[in-house]
Amino acid sequence: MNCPHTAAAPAGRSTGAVVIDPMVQDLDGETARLRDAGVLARIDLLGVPAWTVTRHAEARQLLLDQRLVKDIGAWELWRSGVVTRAWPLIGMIDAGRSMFTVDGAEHRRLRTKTSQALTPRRLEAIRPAIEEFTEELLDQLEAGRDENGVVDLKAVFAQPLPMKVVGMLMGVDESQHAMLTRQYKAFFSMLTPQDERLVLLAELDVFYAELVRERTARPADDLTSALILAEEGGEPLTEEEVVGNLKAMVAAGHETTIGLVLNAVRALLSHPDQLRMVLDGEADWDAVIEETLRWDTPTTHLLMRFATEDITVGDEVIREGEGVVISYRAIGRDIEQHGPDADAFDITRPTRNRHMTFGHGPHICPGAALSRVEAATALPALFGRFPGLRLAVPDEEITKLPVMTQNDMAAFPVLLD
Ligand code: STR
Repeated sequence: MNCPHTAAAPAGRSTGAVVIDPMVQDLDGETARLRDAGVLARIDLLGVPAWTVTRHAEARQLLLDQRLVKDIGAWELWRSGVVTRAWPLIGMIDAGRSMFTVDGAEHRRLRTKTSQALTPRRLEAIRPAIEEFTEELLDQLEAGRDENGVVDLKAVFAQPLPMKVVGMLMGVDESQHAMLTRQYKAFFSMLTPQDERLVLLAELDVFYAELVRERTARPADDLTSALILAEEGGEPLTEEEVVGNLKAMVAAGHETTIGLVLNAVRALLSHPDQLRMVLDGEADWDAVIEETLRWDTPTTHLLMRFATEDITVGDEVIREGEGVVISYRAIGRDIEQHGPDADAFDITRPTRNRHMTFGHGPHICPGAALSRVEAATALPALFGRFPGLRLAVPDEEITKLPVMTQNDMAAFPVLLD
């Protein structure tokens, strides 16, 4: 296979690697192929070889293994110049210094303030604002119907809600939300030429650096200001570190929760018996949220960690310098963890809370509780206001965006009654 995005064909690429298709529509098929390829599978990411872990137990073990690090400098293909900034997925890894890219004591220093701001108890203070945003967007849904009564639940509801929430939290003004939504859409889309992606990442860096300088001059009541003022581990965060954390929060905070909300709605609409149970009070929304997280993970593949030593997993060896992806979607469908019917959506499943969709270990998603509050607000409010909500097109016609790492729908047209 040719290798258009890298300086040279990576040496020693194994045959039989599962090629991850940037245009994939059939995610169930991809997930099944990965599972069949093994506990640890070789994958091909746009010509770049990596490992992926496809099972719950082994992923858990690797996520606790300190020999795997996030520093791109530990990646042999990067050090040797085979992978460059011309590779379309580089922005998922080489994202600047932040809690997302650093390990160990420095990672704790970068992360503590953010995780403290996002505990379930601290989040109670912002719940009323999330409820207000939700009501506002439900009004806009009603008002946004076309002459056939159709409205896009993604564009009008699922996408703006997390952006409003993370914007409020970090202190990003409403006037910038549309710009950020547009930029991240282009960032994640594999149809965006790489030179354009690099330009938009540079533009985002300028935007975030400007915000950090504003808050440094005039601190406000937001997490960006708290990060600037924090002195975790004795050392205040540098401007680069605050910018890194801020952009990680905005990117992660808005993109993933869109998926959680839409995937839950889609699962319920295609399993009307289970929707009935929830609406009749026989099952709760938390069960819906956890089972959705397990069954249809917003993040299909998380890039990437690098081995600083050889690491044995079963009968495979990850060599020093090789990259490891965590395939959360396959992990959620692991029959060892969830039973032989792991492919079925079942909100009464006993293991529904025992998923690993937010990761595990030191890097476990610091926004997990926030996304749960958002979904636990949005879903009951949506079905409370529109109990007859249904898809305006057959489920098969819902298309996925060309995004390699997310289950991200292009649009989700619905009828409200
Ligand atoms: C996007 C580019 C950027 O500026 C900063 C980050 C760091 C956090 C990353 C984010 C990235 C991409 C989406 C991620 C997020 C953390 C969780 C989220 C990977 C690289 C997902 O799970 C999709």
